[in-house]
Amino acid sequence: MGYKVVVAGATGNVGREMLNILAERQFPADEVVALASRRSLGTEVSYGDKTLTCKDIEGFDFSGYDIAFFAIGSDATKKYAPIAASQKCVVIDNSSLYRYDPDIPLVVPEVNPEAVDRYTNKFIIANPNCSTAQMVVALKPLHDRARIKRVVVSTYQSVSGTGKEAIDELWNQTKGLYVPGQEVEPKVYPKQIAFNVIPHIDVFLEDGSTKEEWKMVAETKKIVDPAIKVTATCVRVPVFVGHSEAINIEFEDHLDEAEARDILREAPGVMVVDKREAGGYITPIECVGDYATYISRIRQDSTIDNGINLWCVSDNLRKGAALNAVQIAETLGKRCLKKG
Ligand code: 11C
Repeated sequence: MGYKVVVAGATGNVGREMLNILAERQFPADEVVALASRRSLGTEVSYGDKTLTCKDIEGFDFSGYDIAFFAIGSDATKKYAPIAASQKCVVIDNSSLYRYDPDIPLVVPEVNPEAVDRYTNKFIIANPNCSTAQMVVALKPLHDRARIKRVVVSTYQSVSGTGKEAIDELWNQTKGLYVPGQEVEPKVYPKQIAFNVIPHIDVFLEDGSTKEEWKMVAETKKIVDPAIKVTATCVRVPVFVGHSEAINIEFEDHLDEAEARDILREAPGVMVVDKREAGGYITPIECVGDYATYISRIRQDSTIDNGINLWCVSDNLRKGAALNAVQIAETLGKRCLKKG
């Protein structure tokens, strides 16, 4: 006997990836239901070689379903997640709504799989922000060996993190720049994204940082270790899919770059591609559609006693969202919600 599964937000970028990944990984589902808002009712979405017709999330009866993947944004999640949870259907939520609630586990299965055991607190498990998920996969095995004191991270985040309108804006603005009279004004972003970079993701906070930067700090502490200090600068770049990060790590203990490379080679979810020559590293275009978090450019930071620099790239719609959510469900299945 398999699971009865719901994917809410099935017509969005992340919802579609969730369906793809459930099929690719042969998640043991007896039934998969695609839900969407009323305006997408009847839209057809692919699940492996099947086609599912989206049902209305409004009024949906979650009882009898085991797991609901939510990719519907915080406002809709606030309305529907408590309904699913009250009907004992475990919500795996991709929005930021519940991530910082101490009673709700925030899980990256390679890092803190045991946290899923607390799902019964509220029948909700939170999926982290994409830029955090890939970073903590790299940090955790290094932290276990040499204790991380401080992380300085700069991100290079693709427009798919914002959504479909942003993908269209980058595409149309890029084309428009070649055709006089067809220039496309910024709408989704405050400045032109084509052939540009924008040091601003999510809203500004009082201290001058942005919410995206704050998320990387708060989520790393919750998932890996509250003692780790993180400072982040999050930047949007004209890339469609794949977030990149330049990460500087300061450790309590000495960690040699060769040992760091060996540790990362063995780490779950990580692929090291690190040849010190032209092209011997991974760029976002190469990670699209993959499960791995790629690590390149591993090297000593000689300006501090115990420092390592590295370059980290992953598919933000996969490890940063849909894949991590499906891995949470797999972990839940192995540890707590056994079937068959
Ligand atoms: C971005 N990281 O690239 C964001 C998207 O908190 O889940 C995901 C926002 C979130 O814009």
